[in-house]
Amino acid sequence: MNKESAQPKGSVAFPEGFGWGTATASYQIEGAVTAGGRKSSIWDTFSHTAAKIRDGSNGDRACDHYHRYLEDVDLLAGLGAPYYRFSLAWPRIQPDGVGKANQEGLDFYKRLVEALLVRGITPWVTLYHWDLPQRLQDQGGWPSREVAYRLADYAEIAFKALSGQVDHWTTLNEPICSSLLSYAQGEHAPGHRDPLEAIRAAHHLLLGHGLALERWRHEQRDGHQFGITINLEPIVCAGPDEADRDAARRVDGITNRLFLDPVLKGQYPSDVISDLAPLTDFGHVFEGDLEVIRQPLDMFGLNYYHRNWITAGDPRSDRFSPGTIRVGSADSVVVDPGLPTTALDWPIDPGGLTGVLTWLAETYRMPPIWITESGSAWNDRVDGDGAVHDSDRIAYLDAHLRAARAAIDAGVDLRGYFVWTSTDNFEWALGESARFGLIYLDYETQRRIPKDSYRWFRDVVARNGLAD
Ligand code: IFM
Repeated sequence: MNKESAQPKGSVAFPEGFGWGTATASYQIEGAVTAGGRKSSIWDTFSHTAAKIRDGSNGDRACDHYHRYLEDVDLLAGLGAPYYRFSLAWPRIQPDGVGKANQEGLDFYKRLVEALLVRGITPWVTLYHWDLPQRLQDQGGWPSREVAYRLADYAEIAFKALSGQVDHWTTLNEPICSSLLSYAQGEHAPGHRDPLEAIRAAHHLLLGHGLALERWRHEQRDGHQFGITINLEPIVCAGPDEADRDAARRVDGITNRLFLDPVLKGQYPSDVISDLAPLTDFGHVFEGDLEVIRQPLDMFGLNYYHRNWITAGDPRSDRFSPGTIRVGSADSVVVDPGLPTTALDWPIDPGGLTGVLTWLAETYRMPPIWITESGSAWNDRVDGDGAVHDSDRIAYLDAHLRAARAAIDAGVDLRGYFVWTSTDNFEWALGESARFGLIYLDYETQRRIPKDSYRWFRDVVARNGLAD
């Protein structure tokens, strides 16, 4: 990271009991894709399709966490962070996405949860982090309303099995990725490029969220907390004209408010409905759906990586052309803000984190917010001394934690911060080429090597804050 991104220094303390943690997802770490009765997910199919994954890798082995979870949990214990967020693999628990539970799949998660609890780590479950059973995709996938009801059944199975030991439950991770990125942009499984499918998928994911929460509330006892994780990319208008402002509004609508407003207000934003009118009349939204989607939440998970700077593009271009996540705004342009970047060329933008947290608090009636993902990828390597000196990651986290603290100072009820991620893992379409972990993974030998950032974060947790 270069000098421009340096944040003010000085020690920073977090509120007592602040929730430190790390986060992972099933397909990214587990491997063992045929073990214990698991069947294929859309990600198994997609990652085995030629030219879909940058380095040709797949999740067949990943971190082999299914077999090495005890070693991984020991490493988490060494970090001292009180929380660990992970997702359940639907195709392990209900291999075809329908019907009775696969006990072997549930038993794996019971063992994992037990190992966490024994070491004093609170498990935080994400129900769905993108690994849809392939069988459900064959029946239409998320563009089909049926899948929302299947998610609710799966939610009930998982909750009945694990809720005695797991108090923290979130439904979805980043619904924009499992809808627009997957069905419109085609970059994620199942790799479709159909804007209408994507809008329907977004709604059915949100409906599934609401239906799952209804089941959980019905079953719950004292102490359970329920929520959802949404990733936000705040939009900055990067041009001087009305057309630029309109493009920025449209992109903000489709990226952020399309998901936030139904969940937090029980309505789709009216401007987004009219932006999408040439594509859909929202006839896929049935009466009562939005009441189901707007459920009381005990916590809101925010994943934040960076803002996006937008201008208008060529007015003659088709707003609905396939192959973009910006459905209805394919004519807009993402502009380079000139900030320092990570190894993935993502802007390093801690100011956007403070901004989005305060914006959320001012704009919606928010439950307590948890940052359920924040992190960065770098070209890490093992040095001659056998260590991984990832000072860029440390600087990145330091800056983002200061930004989070600034939001708390501004009055935001922020309860925790989970680093993405504990160990380097299968980064979706980027495969094994992007390393986000506090722990380095040698994919050949499966050796785990805690990076400098691991020790740095351990000290942050122990101190409950940042040193000078
Ligand atoms: O690896 C992903 C994760 O699965 C979801 N949020 C963003 C991370 C980094 O791209």
